[in-house]
Amino acid sequence: MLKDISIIGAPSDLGQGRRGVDMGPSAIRYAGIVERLRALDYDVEDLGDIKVDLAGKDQGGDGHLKNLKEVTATNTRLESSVADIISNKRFPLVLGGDHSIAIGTLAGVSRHYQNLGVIWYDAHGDLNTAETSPSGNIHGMPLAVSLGLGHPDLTNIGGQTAKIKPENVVIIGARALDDGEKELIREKGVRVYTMHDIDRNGMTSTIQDAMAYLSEKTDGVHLSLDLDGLDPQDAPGVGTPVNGGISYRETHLAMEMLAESDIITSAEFVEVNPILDDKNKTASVAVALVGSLFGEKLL
Ligand code: 4U7
Ligand code: MN
Ligand code: MN
Ligand code: MN
Repeated sequence: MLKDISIIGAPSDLGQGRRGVDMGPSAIRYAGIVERLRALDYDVEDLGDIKVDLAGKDQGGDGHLKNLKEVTATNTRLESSVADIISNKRFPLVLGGDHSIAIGTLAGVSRHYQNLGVIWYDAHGDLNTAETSPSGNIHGMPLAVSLGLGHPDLTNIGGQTAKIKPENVVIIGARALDDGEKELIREKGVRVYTMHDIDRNGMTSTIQDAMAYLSEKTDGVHLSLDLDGLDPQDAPGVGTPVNGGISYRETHLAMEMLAESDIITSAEFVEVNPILDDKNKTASVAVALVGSLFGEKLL
């Protein structure tokens, strides 16, 4: 793993309907992310937050894309910041913000990789398009957009090609997939480790399997960790909680195993909503997970 880390905040709440997730980057900073990484001897720079547009008038809920213009502008800025960080030979660590920011992160990261792998750690698939979305919320669409599916304003950010290939994606923790997402998963052959799989096989074998699957064909692996992948008991400060999730301990184990194998080349931690949180618990969880991902050991 690169010894030099650049943190960038993307305080977006435009991709969903609940206020407060725009404060996620501050909450994660308050929980001590910079200090935690410096204690592990990394060279850490905090680039602050990218500019996020204010929510627009276009809040239409009839299946269309809420705040499309603003989400597009925000992700266009994030794309170039993330691409620059990698050009400078540093590890991009993006703090959300709602998950729509993964559109910009993946567009920026994918400039530097021919065969980028993605670990999508989430209760949801985030594989909706305007046609399949029950909500019109763009935070339910970023994985589809990165595969080249969805509104051209979004899929064209950072270039008109798909940013990732379906066979290079694994979803871990899925337990709330919409019908259209299930269809897409089958059609495209996206590998999904559902909660059922994790219950049955355990996290150790799940992560081993995911890493073996990705490492043979990818030249870099991005971790997109939505805190709602965890169980709401461990991570209550999220906008779309789903019961029956991955535990804090299992997630630590996953991060530790990823650190040991040294396969992660960029990462983002998203959907922390301090207004819905319990004394900054979810932000603290995010920071502890970042520590493990970057090699922190218990002994
Ligand atoms: B998140 C949902 F319908 N699928 O599209 C949708 F259930 O980034 C939820 O994973 C999306 O938190 C959740 O609105 C997006 C819904
Ligand atoms: Mn989610
Ligand atoms: Mn998500
Ligand atoms: Mn969510």
